[in-house]
Amino acid sequence: MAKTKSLCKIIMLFILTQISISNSSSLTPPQVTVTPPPLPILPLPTFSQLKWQQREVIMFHHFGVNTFTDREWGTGDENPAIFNPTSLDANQWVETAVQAGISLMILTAKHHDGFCLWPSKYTDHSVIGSPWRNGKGDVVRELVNAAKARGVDIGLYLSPWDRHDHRYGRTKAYNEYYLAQLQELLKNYGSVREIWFDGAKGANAPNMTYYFNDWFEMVNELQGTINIFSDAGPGVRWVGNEKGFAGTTCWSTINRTSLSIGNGSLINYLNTGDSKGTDWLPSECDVSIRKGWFWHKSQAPKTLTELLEIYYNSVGRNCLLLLNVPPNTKGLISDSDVMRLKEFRGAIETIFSSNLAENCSIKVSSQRGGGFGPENMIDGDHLWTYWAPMDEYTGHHWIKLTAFKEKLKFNVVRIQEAIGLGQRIKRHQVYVDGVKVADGTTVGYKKLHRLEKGVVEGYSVKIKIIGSRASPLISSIGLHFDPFWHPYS
Ligand code: FUL
Repeated sequence: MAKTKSLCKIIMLFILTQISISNSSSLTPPQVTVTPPPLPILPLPTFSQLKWQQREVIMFHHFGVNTFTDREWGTGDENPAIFNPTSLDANQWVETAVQAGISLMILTAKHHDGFCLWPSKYTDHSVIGSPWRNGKGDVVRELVNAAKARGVDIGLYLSPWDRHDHRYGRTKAYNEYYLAQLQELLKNYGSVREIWFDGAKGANAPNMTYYFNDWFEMVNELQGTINIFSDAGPGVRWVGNEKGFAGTTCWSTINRTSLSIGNGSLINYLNTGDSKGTDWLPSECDVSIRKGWFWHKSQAPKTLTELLEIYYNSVGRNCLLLLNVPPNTKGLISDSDVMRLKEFRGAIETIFSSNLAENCSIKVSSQRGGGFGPENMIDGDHLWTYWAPMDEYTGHHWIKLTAFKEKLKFNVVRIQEAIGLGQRIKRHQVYVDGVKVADGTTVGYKKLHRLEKGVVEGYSVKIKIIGSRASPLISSIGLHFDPFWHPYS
């Protein structure tokens, strides 16, 4: 009897469960509670451009026969035997880069003198003719191996202008030669993240035409995550000067159809970009740590103050800083440069490792649904979490930071846009306790205001966005103290 009872119980339970399952499956689907991200505003960066942008500071290495002749531009007549670094150690270059927080190193595989730092099959004007490693050396290979061991990426510079090769000036023959070398470099050395096409071109062969389109297509065929640098991109554009300074207004957007390589009249356009540009083509600011690009005994590295000025005017203006650090005749980066780079990295860490915005409450003019609140601006993610205002909001957008306790004391304001959804802000201002301390135009990936007034103190900071191509999306903000900034000295 007891057995029959418990069997009945089991059957009842089964029926009830079935009823509840069928009931729940007839319910309407669960409510969607997460607001989707806003639509992007075109153009957008590619995957490789985004990766490039986040590197902030990268390194250039000019090295070759000029290192041994004390010249900046070789004539092309140099004897390869003069290239003889006494103790070349690419690990020391890479270690220097790592200590300086650098994740990409670009080497001049061939400069204008035509001397190749790798044993190219297509010329004898290379390391093959050098006593270094008995003619069996390969600087590109040594750097690639050293960098790989430390997780650093590689870029290569292959000068189009060649003052040595006899084919230069005969367009078809030289383009074949150049393309052959490009293939050697991009097929045999693993992943290459940036290729540098220098616009410099001497007057020795006025009719020489470079087949840029063939070169670019070949590059993209051989490397999947590479950025092509030139005056006109297509991956990264030149900033228009060799001082390391971007325009105070600097759009990553520009019209590529208005650009051409080696055209000096475009310098201002390259420097500022174009708010109406239909192409995403951010700027790279190339500058040398010393006066020259190549190492010269008589030259010393720039001061920390000069390097910081460059940093604020490049990284702080939505660009990448490509800092040249030339190896010397020993094949090493000089101690004075190593020291200066350490100081430079140390200074950047000192300035930006603490953020007073984290000691504040943050209010905003409006907020687009859940997931887009002001807390996203201090969460450490500089790209994919951001504050977004309501689409319908028509007034000026603002962010107000109020100190929890003590007065805020700072001299740098950092603002970053969520550029994965396009560059938007055209004009913005910063106020401390109601007094304007900074007035700016574009923001982009990173805008740094080093305050002209020096250190300011106050309880509230308001960032007003007074012009933008679409609702501004702010991924990060910072209030920092830069002990190296003395505007009145
Ligand atoms: C210029 C070249 O002429 C310089 O020698 C250097 O390589 C610099 C980065 O680009 O156009």
